Amino acid sequence: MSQAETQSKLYLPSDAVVASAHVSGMDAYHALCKEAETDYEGFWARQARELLSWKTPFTTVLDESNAPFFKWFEDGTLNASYNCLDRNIERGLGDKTAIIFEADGGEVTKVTYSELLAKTCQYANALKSLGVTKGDRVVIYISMSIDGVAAMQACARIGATHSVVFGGFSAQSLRDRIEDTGAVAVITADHQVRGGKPLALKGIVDEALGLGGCDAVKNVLVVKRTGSPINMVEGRDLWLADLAASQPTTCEPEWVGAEHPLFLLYTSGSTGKPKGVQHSTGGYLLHAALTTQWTFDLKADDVFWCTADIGWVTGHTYITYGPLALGGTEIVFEGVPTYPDAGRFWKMIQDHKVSIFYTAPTAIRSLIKAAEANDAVHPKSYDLSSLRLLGSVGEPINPAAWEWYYKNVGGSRCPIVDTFWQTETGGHMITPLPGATPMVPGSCTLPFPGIQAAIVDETGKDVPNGQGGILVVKRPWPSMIRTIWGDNERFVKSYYPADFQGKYYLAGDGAIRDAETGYFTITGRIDDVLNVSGHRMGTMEIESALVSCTELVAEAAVVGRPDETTGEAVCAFVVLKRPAPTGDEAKAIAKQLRDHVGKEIGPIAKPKDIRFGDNLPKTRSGKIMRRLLRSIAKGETITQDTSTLENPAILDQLGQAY
Ligand code: 6R9
Repeated sequence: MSQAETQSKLYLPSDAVVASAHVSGMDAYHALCKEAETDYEGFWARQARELLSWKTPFTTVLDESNAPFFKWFEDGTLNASYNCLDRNIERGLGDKTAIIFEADGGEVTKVTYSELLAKTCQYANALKSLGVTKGDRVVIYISMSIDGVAAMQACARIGATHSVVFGGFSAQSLRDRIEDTGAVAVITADHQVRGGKPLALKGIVDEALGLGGCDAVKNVLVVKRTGSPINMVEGRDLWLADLAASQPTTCEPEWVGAEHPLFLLYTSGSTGKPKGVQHSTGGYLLHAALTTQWTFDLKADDVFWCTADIGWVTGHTYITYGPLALGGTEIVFEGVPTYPDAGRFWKMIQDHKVSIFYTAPTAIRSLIKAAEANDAVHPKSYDLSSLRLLGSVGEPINPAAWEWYYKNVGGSRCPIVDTFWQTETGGHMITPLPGATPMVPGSCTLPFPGIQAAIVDETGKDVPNGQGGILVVKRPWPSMIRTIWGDNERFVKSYYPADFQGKYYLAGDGAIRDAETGYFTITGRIDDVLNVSGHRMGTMEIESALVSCTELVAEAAVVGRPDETTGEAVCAFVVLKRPAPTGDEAKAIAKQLRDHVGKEIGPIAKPKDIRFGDNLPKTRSGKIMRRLLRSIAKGETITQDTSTLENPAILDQLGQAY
């Protein structure tokens, strides 16, 4: 289907949806965009005053004097946890359910706003009792739980900067992050439970700390999840519940400046080690709340469910901060979508009467497969009538998956918000607003009001609609990345490159706008970053992990290839320190290498395909021909000119994937 044909298929929100939405109709959307265009600072200041509670009101809005190190609302003070908890209670929501937690095995625990505040305060006091104070970093390595959310909120309460590390990362990755942040404490659990299986968390923390370089860590606080035996180091490790039990359930919030770093979150770039994306308190929280209100249209009686893990930015913004800042009720789910069967999501929507559901295309695609093979796990076998709005995030959603989601999950009545954004942007950047924007499957449609997204060429010149180019944001916005922790230079180089005279934020994605509607479609990363099941990974990180298997590997190159379920798949081309293996031997070595990558980075980075060659295809000047590798990975017949290849014979070897 051509883009024009796709775009002719507009899905309109129903009159009822439009009538009740926070942003009601396209005129309202355009009016907000206009307001932002006419008075940019005034627009954001109004939102910041209306949505957040400030201890000291700000008098300055945007400070561009040290661009690209922008500052927002700098002289205002506030506390993120006060905004998410106390003020809801002050507004009479103390007995309202804040979190409905469903464990892997199906047990349900609920906490009200008052209970969540009490827990948060006890955790905050526990941290304080260990000497953790404002500006300290705390690494949180925990699975989805009320404790995880409370631990993040507790850090925010005392002005400590949290850095959550996804529970699927290896000891090595965890160590790297602990070292880079200089964390003074780690909060973890004994185990996590996924798909019926307990997996170590504390054991991995022990291993990470044992690898060295984490000398700043004084304490490890452990949440009891399974109660199975773990090692506790005398004087360093403490059970969080024991320490918290004797603490008061109130804790005066630490009022911090709007620019105070709320959190660091590591993400992959095209070069080097993962970067610690630093977010602010005021600007970040504003966009978390505003997008939850406008994009998700969150209302008092909604049950909101974002299926992301708190180890990713989506879990930060749309579990820990956005919905709580608005006093919403949300689901926190520990398990996986396919356990005990692939109907789990649909059953949970039915059981908890979920009204807003936000998930990733990769989950949808795998559930489509399962549903088509088995009626019992098809959405039609569940009562999903509570749903009123659906969302998608993490990667482009292909039109076929969009249509299936719309029809089978949303009953053809729920708008789908296909939200484009990044760890660095803090919240939604390009997305439909459910009661306004006509939807087109596969397009994230139009910029959020106040976001100056544009498509330019290599020199920074605007490209006309209908022509692809580089996605940039022309003006700073409140929830943008402030810097890369400890590396201002890398921040400037990565996001404000000289190519655009340092003026535009470079997203790292390619995009195209439809000639008629001006709608954006994201065409994928333009750097060496892969997106596998919505998880970002640098090809260089995986290459380094492979070559760190020094007894076996001489050289490695990693590229992505399209995959029906995971969006993209990791393909590794490996030269061993011995002749290229074939058959069973190749299979065995491939397994060994996968396990090695799993240990170095985490299971999510394990290559799906491994191809062995006695060499890699290189130009005569010695450059690896990555474009050729991508073609081989896709299984395409090679049409590229290979005459400049140093060693054309290896193309045959690389034809076989293990
Ligand atoms: C929130 C999140 C960011 C990268 C981004 C882009 C891709 C995210 C998308 C999308 C197309 C969407 N991406 N949402 N592509 N349509 N709706 O995912 O953050 O993990 O930092 O990934 O994901 O390539 O640059 P993060």
